[in-house]
Amino acid sequence: MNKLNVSIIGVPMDLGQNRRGVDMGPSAIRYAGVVERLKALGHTVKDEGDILISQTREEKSPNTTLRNLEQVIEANTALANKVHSVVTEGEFPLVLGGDHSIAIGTLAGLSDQYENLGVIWYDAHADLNTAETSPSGNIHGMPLAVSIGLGHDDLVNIRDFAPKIKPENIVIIGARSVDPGERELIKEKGIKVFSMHEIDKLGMTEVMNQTMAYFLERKVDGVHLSLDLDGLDPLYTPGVGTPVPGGISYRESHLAMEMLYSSHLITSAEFVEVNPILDEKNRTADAAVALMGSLFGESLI
Ligand code: HAR
Ligand code: MN
Ligand code: MN
Ligand code: MN
Repeated sequence: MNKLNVSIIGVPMDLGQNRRGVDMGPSAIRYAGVVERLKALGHTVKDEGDILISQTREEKSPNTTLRNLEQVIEANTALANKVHSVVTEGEFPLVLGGDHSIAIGTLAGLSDQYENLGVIWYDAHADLNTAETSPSGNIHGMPLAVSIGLGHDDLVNIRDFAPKIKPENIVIIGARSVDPGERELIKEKGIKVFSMHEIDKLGMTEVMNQTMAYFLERKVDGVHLSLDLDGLDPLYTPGVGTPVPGGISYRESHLAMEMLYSSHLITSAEFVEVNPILDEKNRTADAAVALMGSLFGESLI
């Protein structure tokens, strides 16, 4: 088993959506024992602390429908720079959210280190909205679109290059709440999606096998796992801002993480949308840490 130097980066961000509490996600995940869990597997773990997030929030940003645009740009720029310095030192970035808008910064910090980065988007949502298609103005519904170069210029151009990833290097797993504009983009850009329908029909083993075969075919030189806890069924992860019934089960999710571990494909990860205020006894953060255990090499026997 290969041992990693894991660098944990907390992002106490709640400005990409309008429910309070998701800024406490990194604390809840730390409290659930992430550092100890990964150390017990033999990895070297360094907690880099939190990215500084603006405490100013606004209902409407000036000249845009995007909520808290300036603050989201600022936070993601800082996160991108941090992730960049962690990867250039050969460490494995493990980013703790925070709402999913932080994937903009994570991918911005990662992507110039890779020629052909793959991304797994484990989520009930596609997060492919732009200002034009968004039903909410919430930037946490936009990070994948931004990362393929679509959206507000200042978001798209963080670290002064765009796009960050290729649409054909994305695999979405668990989708069941996709907006009309997102569906169009999925078709137009040829983004690979295993919706709940495919997971039901094929089973998680086949979904993961096809995902890994797809990345090998695409000759990726790294794969980032962006795991939104609302990808799981709210039965298992109730502490999320936008729960959608009919999701991925607890064991299916562990199986997916275990298979990713065995594949040795994953080079960075983020776990997002943990909201302790909406949670029951920290179950969602506990689930996040348990899934990290599987992703980093825990085995059942
Ligand atoms: N698609 C909706 C929007 O853009 C809802 C996004 C839900 N948020 C997330 N992202 N948790 O995965 O507003
Ligand atoms: Mn999401
Ligand atoms: Mn590149
Ligand atoms: Mn989601």
